[in-house]
Amino acid sequence: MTAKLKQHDPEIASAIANDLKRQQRNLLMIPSENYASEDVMEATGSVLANKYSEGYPGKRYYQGNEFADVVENAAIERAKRLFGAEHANVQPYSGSPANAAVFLAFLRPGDTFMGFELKCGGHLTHGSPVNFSGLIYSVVPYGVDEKTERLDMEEVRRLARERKPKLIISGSTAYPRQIDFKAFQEIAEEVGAIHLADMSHVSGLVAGGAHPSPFPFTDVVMTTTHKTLRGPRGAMILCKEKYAKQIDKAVFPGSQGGPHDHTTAGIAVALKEALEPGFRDYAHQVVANAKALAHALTEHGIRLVTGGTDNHLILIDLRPMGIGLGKQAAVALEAAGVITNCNTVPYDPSTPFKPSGVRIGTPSLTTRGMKEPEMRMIGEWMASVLKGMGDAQLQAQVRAKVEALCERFPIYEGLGK
Ligand code: DSN
Repeated sequence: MTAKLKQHDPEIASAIANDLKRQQRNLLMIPSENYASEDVMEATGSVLANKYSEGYPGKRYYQGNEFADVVENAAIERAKRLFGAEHANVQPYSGSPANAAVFLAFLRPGDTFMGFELKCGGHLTHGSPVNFSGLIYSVVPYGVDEKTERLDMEEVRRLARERKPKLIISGSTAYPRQIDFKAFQEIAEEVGAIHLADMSHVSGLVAGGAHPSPFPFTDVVMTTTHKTLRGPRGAMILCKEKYAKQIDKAVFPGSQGGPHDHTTAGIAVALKEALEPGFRDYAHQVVANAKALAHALTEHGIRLVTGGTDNHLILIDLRPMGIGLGKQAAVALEAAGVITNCNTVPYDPSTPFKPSGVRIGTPSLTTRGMKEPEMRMIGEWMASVLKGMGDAQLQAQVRAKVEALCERFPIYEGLGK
């Protein structure tokens, strides 16, 4: 942060400085968050924020887009190379607008689509009744098997054959297991539907070879850019060439105006980082860390949905301790320096406002350089806080250990000086 902001707007400068300290001194364990590199943040905070670039490279409505074109073309080429995609649109403002654009491209109001139920791990835009997806379109939700807590692809196939959706969405926000993108594509092809893979949570793992890829077979793939992919807040739609025009038209002018060129620059930088060999190590370490953390939590008596994880995410089931304890648990963990979010568990007997689970993940801890030994410690600390939820003294003791650990794995050392 510059001295100028501190001088000209101390209120905002101090909130930013305080959040920097919060990010440095706590264990950030919300699985959809990460630490973007300082290069990514520099590009995102650049003068490109001042530009309007409606249209696409080489076909803009306003003048002065010579350098915006360089940035957007680089982001497109890097995205295609990283994932082996035929076409990339890097303009969506974030995941929800990107999914809205895909709906616009392929559906008309009232058309039927299938999506993963929110309460079983899907996203709001996969058909929640309070979201545009559930309000404008006719949704056929699929969930997880109550016993195994895993997706049942035979059930997805049965529903698809019976309801003949025009679009099937795969992907999740709170599912700790791999998604079988290939099986979803096969089902979509069988019933004549478009398959949209929302790989937002796992795109960094896909890029690093730590999760099966939805490419090259999937019709359309959407990803946010700020989760495991470690870029700025934004999104991309990648698709087969035959859908390129439809997708581009649905993003601009269909659902958006000018792209955020500063974000596109940050995305381009993040994609370059993800193309470097070290990113593969990062992605595999994220999964190894999640597995080690899941093991430690289980060993200390904490129940996990599906019994563990094979991606970056773990869903803690607090029902054995009491129904609806998620928020209370997340608050207790925050007091101990561990930042998580409360979440429903599949077939939660409580409400989304008072859910019975806590969702955690390892992308940010792994960016700090933490490995399995640290995960074992963190698992033990978290289990003790969860078992003694109202114990403020215990929370303070764990917080001291968390702060000492954070000091051993510094982040953003050059910032805020
Ligand atoms: N809010 C995101 C998450 O936390 O998973 C999804 O958009």
